[in-house]
Formats: sequence, C-alpha cells, structure tokens
Amino acid sequence: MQEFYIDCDGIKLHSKLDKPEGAEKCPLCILIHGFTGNMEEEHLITAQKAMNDAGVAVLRVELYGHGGSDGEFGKHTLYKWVTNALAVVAYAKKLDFVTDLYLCGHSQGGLLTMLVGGMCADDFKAIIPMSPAWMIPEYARQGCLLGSNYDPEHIPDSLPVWETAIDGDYIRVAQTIHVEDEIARYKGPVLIVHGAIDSVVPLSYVEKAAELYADAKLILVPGAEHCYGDHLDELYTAIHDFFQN
Ligand code: FER
Repeated sequence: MQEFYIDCDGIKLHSKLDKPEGAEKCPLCILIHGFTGNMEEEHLITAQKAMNDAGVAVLRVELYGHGGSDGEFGKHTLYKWVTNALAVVAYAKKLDFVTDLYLCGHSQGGLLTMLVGGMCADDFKAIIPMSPAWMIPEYARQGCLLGSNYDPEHIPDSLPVWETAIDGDYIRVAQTIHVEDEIARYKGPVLIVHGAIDSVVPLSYVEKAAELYADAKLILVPGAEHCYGDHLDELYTAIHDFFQN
C-alpha cells in the first residue's frame, strides 16, 4: 500500500493505492466513499479487496471535507467533489502501470460516479455505482435532505443532518444537478450493486438507473442495508465476479 496526497488546486486529497500482488501493468479502479464517510469503512475495504483479488489496483481517495483530506465537512458541495474527482482522474491517467481505468463509489460517491462517468465517458472501461444516492439533487429541490426539511426556495444558511450540519451551499449546488443528463452521456458498461433493504437510497432509484443506462447490470444483495452490514461477502462476490469476467 502506498499512502500520499493528490493535489486539487491546493486542496490535499488523502489517497491510498493498493496494487494486486506481483502485477506490473494492470487496470486501476478509483474508489470513493459516501457523505460523512472515509476510505477505511468496511464496505469500501471489501470492494478494494474484491478488486485487488481480481487483479485490479485500487486508488482510494477521500474527498473535500472528509477523512484525512483538506476542507471542512460543512463546506463540502457536489461541485467541490466533482472538481476533486476530475483531479483524481487526471492523476490516474498519468500512472504508467495502468492499462484500463474504472470508477466506483458508494452512496454520495456513487452519485459522483454517475456524474463523472458521464463527464469523462471516454476514460472509463466501466463504472460501478454502489448504493448510488442519485436522489440527492431531487430531494434538494423538494426541500428534504436526510430527514431535515427546509423551504427549497429560501435555502437556510445551515442544515442539521446526521448529527452534523451542512452549509446552504451544499443545497444550492445539489439543486442544480440533473443526473439523467450524465446517465445518458455514459454508454459503457455499468455495474450497480445495491442492498435490497437499503433505507437511505430507495430501491426505485437504482431500478430506474439500471433502466436508463445503455448497458447496466443491477445486483441486489438480499437482506442488505445501505452499508451492507452482515452481507459484505455478497458485496465482495458481486464486485469480484464483475472484474473477473
Ligand atoms: C440524503 C440522502 C443520502 C443526503 C445524503 C445522502 C445530504 C448520502 C448518503 C451517503 O453518502 O451515505 O438526503 O443528503
């Protein structure tokens, strides 16, 4: 494992690169956590191991306001995350050992995967949105994020969510994002993995995403919640098999 920082316009992004044993040249997958998450969460480590065991190097990166990266949590927005992700893609494209590039992210990182998949469609062999929270922009327009209600036409300075708070700018940015446009732009293979009893991201959204993508496969993990809990083995198998085939 190599640990380092990737620069994004002066913001340091904490990163870890894990390569499969003995590989000289191999594919690389960029792997991104969710809202309030970090790169050491069990479901992320499970995804990383599944990829490494299938011969794929993994670049885990913590984005603005999360983990060991720069930025305050409350000041993160999806635009900042998109800008960070573009810097990470540019970094990954310059690595000599990389044959093919993939992008994978969990929840808000899955939403990011869908956005950046559309923006950089030529760069990815496939994208893997895990439990993708692509309802966030719609919810932001409706005035309800993570159970906190507000007037969507008069955005508050700050909104309490999950024992923390986000600035109004998070909402302002989210309201402008239209994920369908980026779904339409990405024509390559998509693997969506989702917990069948996820209470954070409704099943209807992942079913709709699987329908809208030109070439998507949806794997539902029976009995699994948003972070897969006791079902990490099935998460491992879904990802491992996708890369093995
Ligand atoms: C929301 C639903 C889900 C939301 C964020 C998420 C900020 C993200 C969840 C995750 O990344 O795990 O309403 O609002």
